[in-house]
Amino acid sequence: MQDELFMQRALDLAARGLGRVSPNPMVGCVIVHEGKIIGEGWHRQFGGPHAEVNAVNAVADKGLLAEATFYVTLEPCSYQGKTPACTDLLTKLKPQRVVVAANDPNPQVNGRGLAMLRQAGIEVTTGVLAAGAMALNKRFFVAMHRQRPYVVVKWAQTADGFIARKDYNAKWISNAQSRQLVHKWRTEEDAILVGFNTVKYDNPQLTARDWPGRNPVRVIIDPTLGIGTDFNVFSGDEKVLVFNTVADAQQGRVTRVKVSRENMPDEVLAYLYARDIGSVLIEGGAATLTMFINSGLWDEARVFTAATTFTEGIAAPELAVGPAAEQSIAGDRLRIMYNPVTKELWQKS
Ligand code: AOF
Ligand code: ZN
Repeated sequence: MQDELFMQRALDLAARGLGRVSPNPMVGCVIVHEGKIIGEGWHRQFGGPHAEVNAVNAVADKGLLAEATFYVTLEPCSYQGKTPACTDLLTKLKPQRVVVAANDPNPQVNGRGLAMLRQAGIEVTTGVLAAGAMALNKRFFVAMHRQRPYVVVKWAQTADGFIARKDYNAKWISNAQSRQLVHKWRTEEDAILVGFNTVKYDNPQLTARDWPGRNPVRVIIDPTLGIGTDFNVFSGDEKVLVFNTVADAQQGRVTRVKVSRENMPDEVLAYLYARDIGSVLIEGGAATLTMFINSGLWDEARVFTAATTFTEGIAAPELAVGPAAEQSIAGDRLRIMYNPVTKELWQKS
């Protein structure tokens, strides 16, 4: 019971890293001495100190650490990455016990962290709130196992199943609150991706201007490099990647990347993953969403359904998966679906 209580606190701390630490996992740490929290910390930014280090630094009386229990939401890392191995810190401090929620699927850790602690004579308890810890880091778990970013597909459709009118006009399907929620989501993923028709007909900026937080990297699929650069996505400070089948080129913030037509979604995701992009929000249009969905390259779908009807137009993508959650956003119905294949990677069995 006590273990769950402190681990929940560590998970709450970990979640503060959302939108700041990717492609690293969100990790929290609580240090407890005689039933009292004497220090806590979380991984605050990519490349920065790990949760354990921040928690130890927050302890005023370091003399208590040898008698303390550490609650960590992820198995402590056992190798030197951008920062030193947390197992080195822990084996030096030699606390009474280390309680861990989930194992670290990173092949450079993957059980080795736990083994090193036990070898050093530290009592280790695992699996406390494991399901919550894995769900919190669904992006990290999928990315580590699949070697590609976590893919969230998002769209708004009419009650009769259209994503846009026949002329590609997709304006005003979802309401203002749903659209603001999408801006919040943009601050939570590393990249945002759309196809060239969406750039052409919606002319979006693809920024998170209606929510505090960072802007994602903007990614466009434009196979023939047909759209030119006179659209809103090419303004602003954020980087723009244009995947195409014509040429590689670099021009200021805009990088054109050549990929093959046959394996486009795979190659796009591989390129992004190699550049530390841990998650992508795909916002349309229908052809782009369908291309990723049909390749099985999606992990989560967030679908708004408005009361409006169009009678005819461009059909919304179809997913043969029931919703895991459903809610109303000021009258729009929002459903969240998970890919059953990749859900296995972050859902505790
Ligand atoms: C922990 N505590 O707070 C985090 C961990 O490059 P680095 O040094 O930041 O290491 C990144 C890896 O460390 C990451 O891929 C994951 O395996 C682990 N993350 N581990 O013990 C933490 N953020
Ligand atoms: Zn670490």
